[in-house]
Amino acid sequence: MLKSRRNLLSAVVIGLIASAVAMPSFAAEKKLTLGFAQVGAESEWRTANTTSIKEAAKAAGIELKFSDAQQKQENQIKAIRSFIAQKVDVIGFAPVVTTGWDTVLKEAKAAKIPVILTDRSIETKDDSLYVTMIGSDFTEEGRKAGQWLLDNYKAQGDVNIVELQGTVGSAPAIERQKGFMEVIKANPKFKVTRSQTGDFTRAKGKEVMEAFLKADPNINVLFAHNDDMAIGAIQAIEAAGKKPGKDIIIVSVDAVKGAFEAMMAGKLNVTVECNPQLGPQLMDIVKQVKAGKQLPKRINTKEGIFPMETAAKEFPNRKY
Ligand code: GZL
Repeated sequence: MLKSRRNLLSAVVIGLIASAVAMPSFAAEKKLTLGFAQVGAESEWRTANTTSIKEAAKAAGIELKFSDAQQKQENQIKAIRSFIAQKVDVIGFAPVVTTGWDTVLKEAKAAKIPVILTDRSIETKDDSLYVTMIGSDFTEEGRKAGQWLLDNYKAQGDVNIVELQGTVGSAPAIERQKGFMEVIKANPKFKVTRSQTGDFTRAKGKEVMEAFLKADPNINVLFAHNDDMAIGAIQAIEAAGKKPGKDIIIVSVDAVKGAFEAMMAGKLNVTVECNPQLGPQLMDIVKQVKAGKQLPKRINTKEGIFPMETAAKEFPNRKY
């Protein structure tokens, strides 16, 4: 009796083990794939933005296919077409300029691949071509720069301002200029006398500032659309025998580490924050899009402003 019970029990145990082993193993959930077409590597801001996206994709378990367009729209378009051919789950990109995207985004729509804009916006009549845009309010950044100048520059006579614009046709260049001009027009003494693109790079910012200084010995203020151009301009101002931050007041945007170092050296007066750390938000949105969640067309990032006096205290907190 006892023997037959033991045989029965061992038969049951073996049966259970066999069925467990034979259980169909559910395939591990398929990894989401994000194709991301980055603008380039033109500035400290962009480098920090790329780092944030790559680190966040890894942390989120999202497979990232990444391309660097060297600031050329045709390269971004090529990358987006390649992502479509590879049938990625979602396409993300930071449009180098605002126009010329409808054709390739219609191809993504036809392939049923959702598109997320990050950092910069586009001009299109068909906003079904993208799900949402995550980024800063560049017009507000321009307003903050203009307001700081009106509040802090004690004008005796006319204030002669020169402007280093970002990439021609890019949303940050268009909108920062718009916001800045909107605010300074409140005081007619503040005049932008020269304005030219430095393409968001240090090298070009230095080159254009050299030309401004040659043409006009009486510059009072520089408004630079990003810190990299401001840092290049600082080199030109010093080479011309002038003191940046004193002889020429410098107002900039991004709040990258290089700007804090220049402010601590007394060579830059203020930088308006533009947060590049969009990676975690982007990955969260990729998952929401694939889960079919409804999203607002525009998701703004929160930002501050850092004058020279706050630089030493804030610098240790900076992550980019
Ligand atoms: C702003 C971003 C701009 C930065 C520049 O969100 O698009 O491009 O201000 C960068 O530093 O090159």
